[in-house]
Amino acid sequence: VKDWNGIDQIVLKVPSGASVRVSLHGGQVVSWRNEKGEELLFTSSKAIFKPPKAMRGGIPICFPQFGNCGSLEQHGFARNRIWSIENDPPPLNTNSKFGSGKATINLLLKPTDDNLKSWPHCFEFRLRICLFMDGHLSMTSRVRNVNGKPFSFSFAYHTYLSVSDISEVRIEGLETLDYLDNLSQRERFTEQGDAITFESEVDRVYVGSPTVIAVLDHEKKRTFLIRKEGLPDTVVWNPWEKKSRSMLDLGDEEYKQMLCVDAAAIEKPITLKPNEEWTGRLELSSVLSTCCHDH
Ligand code: TA6
Repeated sequence: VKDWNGIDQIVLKVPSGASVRVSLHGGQVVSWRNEKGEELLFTSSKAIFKPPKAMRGGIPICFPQFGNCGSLEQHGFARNRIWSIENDPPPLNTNSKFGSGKATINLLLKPTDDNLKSWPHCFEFRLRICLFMDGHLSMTSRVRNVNGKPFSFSFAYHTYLSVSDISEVRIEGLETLDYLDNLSQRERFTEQGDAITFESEVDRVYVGSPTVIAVLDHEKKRTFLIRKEGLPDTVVWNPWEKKSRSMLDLGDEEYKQMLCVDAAAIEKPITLKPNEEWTGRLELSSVLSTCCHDH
């Protein structure tokens, strides 16, 4: 299918009716729907669908730099590039422990001359996106240092979850971890002992986070489970009201319906020697929370 700018999108569907839509612009997942057709990812009503801006929502790929802690544009160039489809990618070097029951697309990004000017490293970035029969989504990024000198990068799956009301959402799994607070020059703090809830702007990188994080949406009685491998950090971001007003591509009240929980590698950038390959895997599932604890 074509998108707003005539850029190809790929739709993955499974018999249950669940679907995923991926744009070749940025290799960005722009939609993930469950078997009832409910949209599980947030998309801003004011998203700018015009390259080189990344659409605000879905799951932009932040590579080779997260944030603006480096010489490149915010979150790096990968989310603003057109990716290509690779039909017969080399096999994943991790034994695929998942059955063949899934719909898959393999995307590829290689540096342009422009990229090489700003980031002189020869890489191949393969992104495999899978929608499984039960509707869960996996994204596997493989970055290989083709033949240059060693290079380092930071990375995030910048995941915009759709929530009913941010003040009714809590995150379990990040308790007692250290985090770098982007709102205070990335100063290091330690999270307290119970679930994270939201009543103001939050912009943090939890470091050394566990492999499973739960985001509980009280109203929708829905829990997102985030599983990750090779991605030791977790970004938690909600702009809240004041910052939202300064963002052209986000409605003033829409911060209430979104929460970014990004599987990432930020505190300790990944370093690849020539011909070495890094794999970062994210699995997202959405389950109905049977017992929504009243708290
Ligand atoms: O998620 C953390 C963050 O770096 C925030 O500071 C905010 O800038 C957000 O990413 C969105 O960045 P973007 O470039 O997509 O507007």
